[in-house]
Amino acid sequence: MPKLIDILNGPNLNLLGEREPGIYGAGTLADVEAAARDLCEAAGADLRMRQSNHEGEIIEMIHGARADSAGIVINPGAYTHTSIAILDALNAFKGPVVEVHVSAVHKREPFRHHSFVSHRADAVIAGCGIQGYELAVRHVLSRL
Ligand code: CA2
Repeated sequence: MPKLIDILNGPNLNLLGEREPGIYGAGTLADVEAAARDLCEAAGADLRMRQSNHEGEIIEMIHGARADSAGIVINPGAYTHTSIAILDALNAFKGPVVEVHVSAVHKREPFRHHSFVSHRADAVIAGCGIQGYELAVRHVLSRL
């Protein structure tokens, strides 16, 4: 059975490409998914990409990933900076975890500089725009 990679997206990321292009660029989550799917297909892996505006749903997605997923790429959105619950869920996941931020969070407001998720992430990519997801998927594929 092909290995499965999860890409999980947190709140407001469904708006990617629609607003604030100066910060987040013009690419959409559909663009992210198309590029990631190509990479996974070429590597013989499956992709499951989801987005939720609800913390509990993201936690449920991470719990579900424990059963069938080889690796997680996660952009937790603003929950990055607030959610110990998402960190705890990721701590129960055994495979590689890569944290992605579209924007250069460390150049932005101080409240975006700390990430709870980084306490678990095996790698963190920030400021590469939506290309960061491709880099993250490549990294997860290289770890499988
Ligand atoms: O840079 C990132 O990827 C972030 O995770 C995006 C989050 C933000 O709270 C984090 O600090 C950094 C926000 C996502 C909101 O996305 C929007 C996209 C377009 C228009 C409005 C919001």
